[in-house]
Amino acid sequence: MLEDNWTGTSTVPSRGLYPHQWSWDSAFIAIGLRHLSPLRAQTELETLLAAQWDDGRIPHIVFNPSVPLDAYFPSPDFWRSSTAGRAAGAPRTVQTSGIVQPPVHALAAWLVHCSDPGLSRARGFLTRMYPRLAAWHRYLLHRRDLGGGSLASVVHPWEQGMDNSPCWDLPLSRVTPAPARSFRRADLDHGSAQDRPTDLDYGRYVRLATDYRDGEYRDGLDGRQGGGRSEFAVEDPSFNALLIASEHALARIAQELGATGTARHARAERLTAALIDRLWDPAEGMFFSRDVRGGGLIPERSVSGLIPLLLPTLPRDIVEALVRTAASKHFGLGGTTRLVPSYDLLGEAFDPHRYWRGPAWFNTGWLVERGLRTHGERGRADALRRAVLDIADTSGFAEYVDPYTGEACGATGFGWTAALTLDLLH
Ligand code: 9WN
Repeated sequence: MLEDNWTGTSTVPSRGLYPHQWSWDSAFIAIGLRHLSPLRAQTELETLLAAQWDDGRIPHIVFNPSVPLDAYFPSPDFWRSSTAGRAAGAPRTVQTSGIVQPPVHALAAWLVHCSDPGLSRARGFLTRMYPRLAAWHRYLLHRRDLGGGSLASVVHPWEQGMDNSPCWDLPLSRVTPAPARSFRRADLDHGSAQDRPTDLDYGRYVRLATDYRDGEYRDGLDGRQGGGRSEFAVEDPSFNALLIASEHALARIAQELGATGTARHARAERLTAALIDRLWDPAEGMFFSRDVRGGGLIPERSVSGLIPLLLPTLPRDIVEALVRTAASKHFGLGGTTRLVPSYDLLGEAFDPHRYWRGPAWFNTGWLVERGLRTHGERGRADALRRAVLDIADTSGFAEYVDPYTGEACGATGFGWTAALTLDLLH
């Protein structure tokens, strides 16, 4: 599958539905590819980072110029990166989107390096990646600290990666949707309408992206710098936990390159404290997203709120509470579900087939498995690993599955499903 999805310089998530390069997909794909070809894994990340903007952002899509414009929406003529993104330093030679995705990249670069340190050193892989990854983290921690509490905010549901999660229903309800006739969804040519976000969701996605583009992708705080005040701004646990895990990885990269890495580890610790301070709810035993514009935590249980389990220095009481919540009736780990659902089984909006409103995804399964193993929960981690391997196989390496039955939903032959399966086999 990874061979089939390889374009020569990167890997598409899916030939039909997603025919370009996606940011966090590429990071997960590189983590799997390193077992097949460390060189290809390095190339995957190098191609993505070559499209980085001067302000440090890594765009969520790098467009393949040989793919027809109508194959995916929104296409390059919507984002207009080389004109609307000029002030923010978008590249001139390649077309990209203007929003971002979760920062899994430094973690991926470190794991790719570890798979073949000799090749990595000979090619100067980390030497070339380090300044780009450092600029990426700087962008998120400075330009995107919209809540003023040291965490990064996302300004579009596509940035967090779990597009139609019920967590966004409240903040999105304040956004006036773009009229349905003003755009054409290409996703419905490939996926079932029942499994995908609704037209109303899409209207709001388009409105937010249009406004960001028309403000030239500025991230000014409260619009003081002219434009850039997104109606949607959310601090999300998974996005920030991945940033912290990547900051620890960046510290290891710095050490490999001869520095101490101490300052970066210390920064990761401060961010972990901020994550707990701003997003942890001790009464519910999980992390929640914070609605920066509306104020307050969003009371929806998402798998995103379990992913901080990944962090090695999370206090023991929080680890224990997260494990209990994962095994509770809300997520059914080791009980009613085969794989961790993306959303609360008991939540009003739960739907076992609709995208991020209930189905289980393999990247989140991989992250929870890694978190359980990090904290010595070996039995649960082994069981989850076996379930991921089994269901990836029986579902045809599906994009996502019904969390109870493992039935395939969305695309099959999906990039990160194949890559992360490979990683769990090693
Ligand atoms: C929008 C590529 C991406 C994933 C996201 C997933 C989906 C895109 C879409 O596909 O989002 O970015 O068109 O639905 O939600 O996590 O990176 O696989």
